[in-house]
Amino acid sequence: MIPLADDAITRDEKALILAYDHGLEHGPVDFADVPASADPETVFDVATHDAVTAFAVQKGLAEAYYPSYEDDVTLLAKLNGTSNLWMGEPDSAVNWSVENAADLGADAIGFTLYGGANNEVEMAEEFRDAQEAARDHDMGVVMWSYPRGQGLKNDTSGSTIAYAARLGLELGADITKIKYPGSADAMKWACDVSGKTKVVMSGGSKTSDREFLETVETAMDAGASGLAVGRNVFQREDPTALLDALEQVIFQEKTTDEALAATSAETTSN
Ligand code: FBP
Repeated sequence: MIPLADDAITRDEKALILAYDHGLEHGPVDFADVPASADPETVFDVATHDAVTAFAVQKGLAEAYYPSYEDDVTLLAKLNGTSNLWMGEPDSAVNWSVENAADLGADAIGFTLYGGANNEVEMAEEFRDAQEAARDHDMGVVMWSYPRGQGLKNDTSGSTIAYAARLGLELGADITKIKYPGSADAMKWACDVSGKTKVVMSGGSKTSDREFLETVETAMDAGASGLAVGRNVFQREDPTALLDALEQVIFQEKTTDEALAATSAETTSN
């Protein structure tokens, strides 16, 4: 690990990564409820919010839109990804080289590793190449550590998520993105075994403002360094209100009640 390699994508050692690779990973169905979210400019605009420390997109969106936003958005280049049309074993194509991402102005790379998948070995070797190239360019490294595959009955059990977090440390990530394992104790376990590698919670499917903020608050109290979130932000009619509240919980260490009281986020559902 190179100290401070994630400086550009953190603030006060914390991160709020806005992820917008869903058009590839899940397809346009993720934009159905808020049709404006299919327009990358809409979500690039959201990514200019002060709370967002980095914006994770695939190469196509970065090439087409990032030049107009480079003064206001910190680019996290999501190098690999696979469509939901793929019916094979969990795997992720490397769609973007570190060199090209650096040329486009990215400050960090993002890379998915499916630990436990039949393709884990190849994915780990691809991660090695990307991680070492990122070091050459002083770019931060974020691992989307998502164990899955035939042998995994429960991919969000406490032991699996702690293992996912540890893989990030072992393989040289600055930040590891993990799914929420369902309890404060399990989240703490994952954070405790991550050493100097920061842990951020993955957002998951959309929930109410209060439920989402409470989960983020629990994760932060358990030792997480922030959040990497997609649907819970861009699937809202007013993403700014939730980002205002997330800023309070993540960076100002406020409670959910305090954050809801201080912002226009909803107290019930959205
Ligand atoms: P969400 O906050 O919407 O869950 O996004 C996080 C993320 O990791 C995205 O970057 C990615 O597109 C998606 O989840 C993949 O989720 P899954 O592999 O579980 O379908």
